[in-house]
Amino acid sequence: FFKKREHHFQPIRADGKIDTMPFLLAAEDNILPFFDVMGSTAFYPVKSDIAGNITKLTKKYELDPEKYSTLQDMVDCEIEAKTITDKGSATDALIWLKRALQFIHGFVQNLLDGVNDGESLRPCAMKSYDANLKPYHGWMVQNIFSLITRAVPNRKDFIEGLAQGEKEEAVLDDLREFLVLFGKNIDVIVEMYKSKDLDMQFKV
Ligand code: 0SG
Repeated sequence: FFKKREHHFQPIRADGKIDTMPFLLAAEDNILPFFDVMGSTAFYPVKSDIAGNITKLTKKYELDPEKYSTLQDMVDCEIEAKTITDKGSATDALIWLKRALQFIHGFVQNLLDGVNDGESLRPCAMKSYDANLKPYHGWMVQNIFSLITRAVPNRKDFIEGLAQGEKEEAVLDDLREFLVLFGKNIDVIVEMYKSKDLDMQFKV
């Protein structure tokens, strides 16, 4: 599945930064189709939330590709302009995108670690949800998520959706390989938000 994508998460630059456009293209090309493999319309709202983050960041980048060439530059410009807490800031869009990516990374890691309950992948989703999204959700969104996770496909269907004709072992290898650079990109963004003290704690 991931090997066949056109865009991939890139190694971190030598200066520790992440190039904006390759990152956004990789998110669009690897993460959004992932929700189609999940195989239920229940995931449309989350897919469109993530697509919205990507669109917002892309539009911001296009305003000045040179100035916003890395994710760090984009956030630093908003810190300087004191606009990080504005509605519609790139810093805010990237916070939510980061959390969504952390959720997906955790979900796949849990699958590889065998956190599933037999065929049910729901424990993989719930465990990652508790770690990565729940702290930022009020009770209403928490309840919506609990409902959404009931639509998580069973293990066999999920693997088959990703396989496109390949054997299970090849799919698991593909997932393992995907998690490496995907995880490194997430780690750098998480670290950036930590070091700049930007990880706002409010709930939606
Ligand atoms: C009366 C009937 C009511 C029915 C209501 C049904 C509505 C369904 C809603 C489904 C909810 C889907 C989950 C979405 C949750 C989002 O609220 C949060 C916060 O979203 C952010 O809010 C946006 O992402 C931001 O977008 S931005 O690009 O413009 O910056 C921004 O709008 C922000 C505003 O916040 S505010 O200023 O209002 O405080 N999003 C998430 O939690 C991310 C969800 C990622 C999901 C990962 C995959 C989950 C898959 C689960 C199953 C395995």
